[in-house]
Amino acid sequence: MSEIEYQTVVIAGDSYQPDEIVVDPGTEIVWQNDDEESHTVHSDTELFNSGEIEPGYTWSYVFKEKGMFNYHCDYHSSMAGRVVVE
Ligand SMILES: [Cu+2]
Repeated sequence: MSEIEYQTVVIAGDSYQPDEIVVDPGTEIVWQNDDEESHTVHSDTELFNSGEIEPGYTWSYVFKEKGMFNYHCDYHSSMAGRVVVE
């Protein structure tokens, strides 16, 4: 039996915190929007796309495969993050 591991990335101040996170395969990452405006978590390769995450809401994705996954916010061009699965 294996448990799903969770990691949280907080969205605040127009940034992903942390902006790079290293996890084991099978980890579920929860993005928590603590900001006062909406954001998205959109894979640069279209692997995943949260759509709009409103303030106070979360969105999550399970990373099953190893690799480096860059993502960005569709609303703020300065916002970028990366998930490294190894
Ligand atoms: Cu944003």
